[in-house]
Amino acid sequence: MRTQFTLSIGTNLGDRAANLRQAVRWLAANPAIQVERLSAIYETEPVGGVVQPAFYNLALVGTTILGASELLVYLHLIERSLHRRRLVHWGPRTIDLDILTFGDRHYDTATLTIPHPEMANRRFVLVPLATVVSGDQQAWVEQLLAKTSDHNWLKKTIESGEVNSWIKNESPTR
Ligand code: PH2
Ligand code: MG
Ligand code: MG
Repeated sequence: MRTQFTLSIGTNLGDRAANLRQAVRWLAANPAIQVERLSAIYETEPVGGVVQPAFYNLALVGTTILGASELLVYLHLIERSLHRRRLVHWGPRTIDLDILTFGDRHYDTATLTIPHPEMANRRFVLVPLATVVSGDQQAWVEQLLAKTSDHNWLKKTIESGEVNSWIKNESPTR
């Protein structure tokens, strides 16, 4: 069974566009994962009180035959491959891949909280996400956006056409 999932990916160290591209390509390279849609890249104000460089963020829609915790293991592998070190909570990182939604399921375990508990407070998650989801999910994200108290700045920096070209003809055939 294939499950649709959404991710938020962020980076604020090194070549931010290259970090996002590498993470997306590693996702697409996994035969158990299909990358369906990528948002534009937004440059975003750091949220959470730590003084640090601005982020690049994007949202992704995919499908997978993996379970949520198996998907998380693969996301952590990508994070380690991009030399992510967990030093400061909510601090700077070369890459951060967060599962926002996984089907319509709810998880609340030590390692996995889905839907992502902070997404309602983060325009850098909601604004890109609203552009890649559809139907009931889009209505839900629009509602979160209308209600959020977050007013940190973000600006579209790389168009979605260019971002999606990173994975054209690269994902394994279905
Ligand atoms: N991630 C955080 C903390 N703060 N701010 C922005 N703008 N973008 C992020 O991806 C981000 C953040 C922790 O994961
Ligand atoms: Mg995060
Ligand atoms: Mg994370």
